[in-house]
Amino acid sequence: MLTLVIGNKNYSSWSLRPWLALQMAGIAFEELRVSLYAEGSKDTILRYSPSGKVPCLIDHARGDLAVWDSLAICEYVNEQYAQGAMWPVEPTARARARAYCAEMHAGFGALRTHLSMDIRADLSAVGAERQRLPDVAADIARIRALWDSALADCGGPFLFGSFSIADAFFAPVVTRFATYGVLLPPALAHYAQNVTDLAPMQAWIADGRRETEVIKF
Ligand SMILES: N[C@@H](CCC(=O)N[C@@H](CS)C(=O)NCC(=O)O)C(=O)O
Repeated sequence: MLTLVIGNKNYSSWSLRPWLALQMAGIAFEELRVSLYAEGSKDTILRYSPSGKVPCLIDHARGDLAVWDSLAICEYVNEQYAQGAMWPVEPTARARARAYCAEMHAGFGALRTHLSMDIRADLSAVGAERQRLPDVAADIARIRALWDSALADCGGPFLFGSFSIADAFFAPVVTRFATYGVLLPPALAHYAQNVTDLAPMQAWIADGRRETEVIKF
């Protein structure tokens, strides 16, 4: 039995990644949602997650082993519960998919700062201005190049053909582009739609829209 500790679905981009990856792999888990940056929320998170951050996976079958960090969770679950099926089968594609995730995990600071995830909002007016900031424009251009190259190589419908951890890592970017009105060429818009249309993604978006907490970043 697994428990995934997550933050607000409207805001927590890091939580969305493993949540979607687990859902798409058909792995059963319980979800424990903590409202972030609220009174007592840090103490609650620290009961599960030694880093004080979400997401954190608890594996009850392994003595309540805590695996924190979105990438570590995806790797652990892929190895222990999905027989490796959450990465592309072909070694070259698998190496590239890992590089995509690592780049997403460690980079794109301007995108995180200026286009933070806010699923239920329509921030296209402010988004039009922020997209012109040089660092944000560079991050968007890099993401477009990454998507373009992967999709051109495999033909879609996801970055490396079938859905993989790489798509889970870019799912929060898909919602950010919608929130901030980032326009995409047809092939990339089609990819973004494929991610948005996934049943678990629709469920996450619907839950995010129902949340009422407001976090000011
Ligand atoms: N590198 C970590 C980042 C986790 C992270 O920054 N989580 C944020 C939420 S999206 C958090 O827990 N913030 C709450 C806090 O710091 O109190 C990961 O990939 O899981």
